[in-house]
Amino acid sequence: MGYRGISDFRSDTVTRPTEEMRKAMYEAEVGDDVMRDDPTVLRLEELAAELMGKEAALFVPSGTMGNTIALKIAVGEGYEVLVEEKSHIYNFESGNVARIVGALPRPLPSNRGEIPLEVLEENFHIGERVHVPPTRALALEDTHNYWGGAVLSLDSLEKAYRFTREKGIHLHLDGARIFNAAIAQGVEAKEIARYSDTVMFCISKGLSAPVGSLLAGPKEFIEQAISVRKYLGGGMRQVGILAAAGIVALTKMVDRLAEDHARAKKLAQGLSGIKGIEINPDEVQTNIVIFKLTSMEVPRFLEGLKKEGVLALGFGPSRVRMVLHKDIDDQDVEKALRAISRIV
Ligand code: TLP
Repeated sequence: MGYRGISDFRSDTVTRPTEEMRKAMYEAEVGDDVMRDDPTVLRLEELAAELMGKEAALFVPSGTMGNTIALKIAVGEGYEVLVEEKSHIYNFESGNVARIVGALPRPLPSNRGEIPLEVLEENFHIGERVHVPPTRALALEDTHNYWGGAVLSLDSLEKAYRFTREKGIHLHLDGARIFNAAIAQGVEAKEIARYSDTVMFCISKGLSAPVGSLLAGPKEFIEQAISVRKYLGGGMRQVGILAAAGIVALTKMVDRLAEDHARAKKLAQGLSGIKGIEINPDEVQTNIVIFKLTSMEVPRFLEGLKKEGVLALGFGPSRVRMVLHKDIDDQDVEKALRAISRIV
């Protein structure tokens, strides 16, 4: 039950490393990764590339850095990238596209993360460079954080990918939680990643490693990414210590994500029966549960919850997010539902 008595639903990033990870970290064989001779990092990168069905992969400190590097190379200064309007890249990465890539992110509406083809067509620009930055890439997010862990259908991904082939532009997938999407759809992650040129995924979320993400793509792209990572300050040295936990994450922690999805559903069903809360449990597909408070303010709700030993995250003026993960069990879910009923 929880960690030290606290049921922490704020994010799956809060997961503590497993015993097996700590042991692997202790025993990790290391080198200097900036000189590219840390054997454990190289092993993790090879595994990541294989799981994504890509030629190569690069270990980066965070998902944000992985996305930033990808767009720095694929888009670049003075160009445009099409993004979903509620995407993490557009909303929660401190303005990275503007500040670091030097590009214009064009936010587009979607159906829970899936951008209709006609919207993509309408917003694609080429030529007339004096006034309009030409479109160089499309970025999608799967699962979609803001849309409550929504899974993009393979059909919509394929359509978007085909669109980018026709236009000759790059498709980057923010697959921070791609393994949740894969488990929910009963496919391998590479069946999703195949509809992208580059894909970023995190090992520090539901997979429970302490730190890190991977950027996977064509070999030449990843070679450029090594240099961009370095100038962003992301060159790490004996980082095999962290990569060792990542290898455990990718080999041992993927299948158990199904448990988090089942608990998320249970939580959502419980919440839907509480007056003052608006949620459609049918929309909960993975490990993220987002609901609307209709009778009280978010800060007061979170404060009340905290007093009961339950942590959640405000996600906008009336929305609250609760994320299921390895360190949350059935008792935590029951405890949270009891606490929420009392508070609301
Ligand atoms: N998301 C975090 C917060 O930033 C909101 C969370 O708790 O969910 N893409 C997606 C879809 C993400 O959800 C996140 C992290 C990232 C990228 C960035 O990863 P990090 O935090 O490693 O930079």
